[in-house]
Amino acid sequence: MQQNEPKFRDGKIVRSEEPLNLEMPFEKLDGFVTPTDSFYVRCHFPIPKIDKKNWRLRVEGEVEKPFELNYDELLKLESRTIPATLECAGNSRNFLEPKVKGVAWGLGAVGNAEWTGVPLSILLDRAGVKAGALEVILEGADAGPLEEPKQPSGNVQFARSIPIAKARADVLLAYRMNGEELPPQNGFPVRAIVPGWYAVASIKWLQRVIVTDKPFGGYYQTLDYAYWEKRGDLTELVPISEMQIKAEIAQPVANEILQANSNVRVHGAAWTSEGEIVRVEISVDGGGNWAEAKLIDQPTRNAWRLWEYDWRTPSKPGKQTLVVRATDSRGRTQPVERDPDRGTYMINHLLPVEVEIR
Ligand SMILES: Nc1nc2c(c(=O)[nH]1)N[C@H]1C(S)=C(S)[C@@H](COP(=O)(O)O)O[C@H]1N2
Ligand SMILES: [Mo]
Repeated sequence: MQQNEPKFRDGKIVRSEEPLNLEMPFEKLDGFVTPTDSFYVRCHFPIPKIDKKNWRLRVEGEVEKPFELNYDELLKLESRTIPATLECAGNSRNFLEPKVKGVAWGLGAVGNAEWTGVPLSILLDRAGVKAGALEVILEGADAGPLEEPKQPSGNVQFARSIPIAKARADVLLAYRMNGEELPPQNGFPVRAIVPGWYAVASIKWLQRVIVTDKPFGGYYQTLDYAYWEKRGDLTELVPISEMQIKAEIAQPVANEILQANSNVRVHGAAWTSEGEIVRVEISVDGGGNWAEAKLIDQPTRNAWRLWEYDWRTPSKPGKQTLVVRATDSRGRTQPVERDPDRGTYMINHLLPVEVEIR
């Protein structure tokens, strides 16, 4: 855990100032939509200052007609509004043992917002994607030097690729978040939203869309934001993509003191990718016995689902360990143990929350 009391900014936990990394205290979860003020912030470089009058988006690469478009032109195109959950691939890193490098996120590097923007497919159709196109690279306006070993010389632009099929399916170029202009820290004026994928793919401060016929080997999907996968007796690095199914408890919080023989509302959120949350179970005895939590509202693809459980606390004082686990419509559930091949990312194994009954 933290050695010093965490600093707060606008109600969020400051994980680092430069680059700016802010976490939502997850116990503040209060509804399907995360208010923009509470939404976590993950930056790798200083936030670029962009004047929307000068902003341009270029669509280029393996296309018939590369083009450039400005903010007003983008806003005139057909738009869509979708809820989508963004989770940082390093969310919950602070629970890993032994401690690892990287931003020490607790439970709150995740949020769910309503995003309004233009389907990327509209721009790809306008450009005319050539046969043989494999991926679409999304590039942000932010760049900087890298400090890790094997760093290239000079500055690296924050960029990520997605398969052409995903780019066409449901990727949005969003200019509004919860009905208002995107704030600078969340990608003003335009960011990508890649539904169901870890948020590293949802490039902020978007400036270029590059169609390519070769796999992109950029820093943020090879040396970073990748994990080890075993292919038979081979081991290879694979870029992080789809979010793994996960449930988190918002309340009670770890080490909370609860009254014996009282009614406590245990609640939180659960999410998955390309499927629906169909079951959330709670254990109050560290994983021995499980009971079903109540799912709130209707499922929405690639957005989290809230759940709650009315717990009658025991009459005996002492420690109780709460554990939650989710299952989705594709039968996937959370692993009990941490898979070390995931490095410092994709943290969805069961996370116990200890409380004290008095
Ligand atoms: N251009 C750019 N896009 C980016 C990043 C970044 O540093 N630069 N960070 C990524 C990561 S790792 C995450 S988790 C999300 C965070 O989005 P948010 O700050 O709106 O919560 O943005 C992604 N998009
Ligand atoms: Mo992230």
